[in-house]
Amino acid sequence: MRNMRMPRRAIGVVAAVLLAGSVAACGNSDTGGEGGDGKIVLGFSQVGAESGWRTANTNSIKEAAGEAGIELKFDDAQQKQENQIKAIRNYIQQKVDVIAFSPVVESGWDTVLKEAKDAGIPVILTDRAVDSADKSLYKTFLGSDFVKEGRLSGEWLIENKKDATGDVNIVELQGTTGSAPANDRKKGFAEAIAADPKLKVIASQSGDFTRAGGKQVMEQFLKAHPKIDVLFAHNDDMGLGALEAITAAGKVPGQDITIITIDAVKDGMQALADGKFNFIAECSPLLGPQLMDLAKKVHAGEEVPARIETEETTFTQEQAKEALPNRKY
Ligand code: GYE
Repeated sequence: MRNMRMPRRAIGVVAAVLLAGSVAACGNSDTGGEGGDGKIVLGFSQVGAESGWRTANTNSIKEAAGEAGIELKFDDAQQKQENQIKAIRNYIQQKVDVIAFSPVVESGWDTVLKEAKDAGIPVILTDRAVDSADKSLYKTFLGSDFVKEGRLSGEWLIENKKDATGDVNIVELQGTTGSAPANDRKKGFAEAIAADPKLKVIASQSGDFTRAGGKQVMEQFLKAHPKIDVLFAHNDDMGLGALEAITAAGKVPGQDITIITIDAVKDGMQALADGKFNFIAECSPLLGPQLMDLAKKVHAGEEVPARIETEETTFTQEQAKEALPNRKY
């Protein structure tokens, strides 16, 4: 009787939880996972809460864990590698079933990954990659192709400036120093714009993927360089922070300075639809459901692909106007 009054979605969720619970029950006995009710225990170390992208990513992971019936242990590392290493060591000590993390920077993970491997706990990389030569230290890497995002941004710029005469001066706001998206987006963009010698990056500095960082570095750029034609920001948030600096300097964003960003979170899409940004290469933060699916598979000892790439698109101002009403994050 009670079931009949439940909304359909709720029944689905209950069924999924029960199913996941029973799968986990078989696995837990041999791995020592501590989900008292037989659930798979996933320890997740998040980078931080630096951007709108990150907030959407965290929400996606928490929501998907609930829906998949996975017990999630979540830690926010506040953009510090040492905090992530500490969190991973805690998860190893707690004998979680699976560890997943989004590495703040690319280097310096081998030791802790080896510790997880020795403890028999599978590791999944989400969102950002590590540069470890030993690929057996993790099961898979789920996330975007950041080089491609940079390249698509550069290719759009070439087309947009094809009739410009004289040098086109570009300033670049890089993401967190040493992070995969900062390294790769810079690389992809540089490779693409190399095809047109009038496109010149005159300044490039990290704004740490935050609005405050974007604003502060853009202020410095504007002071140091009287002629800035283009801003390439490695994420929406830094672009949004830069808007304040540009307006304060008496320039019109989107007109005096062409602005390209990456992510396509709601605030970025709004700026694009309003004509303040000119182009966004999308990077999807909605990795939760795929991550839970992978956690179940690696826990069950199933083979998974070594690399799973997120599907993405790009947006012009017109496309942003169309997409904005349905943008969830
Ligand atoms: O683009 C940025 C965030 O790693 C893809 O991190 C992610 C990046 C994203 O802070 O907004």
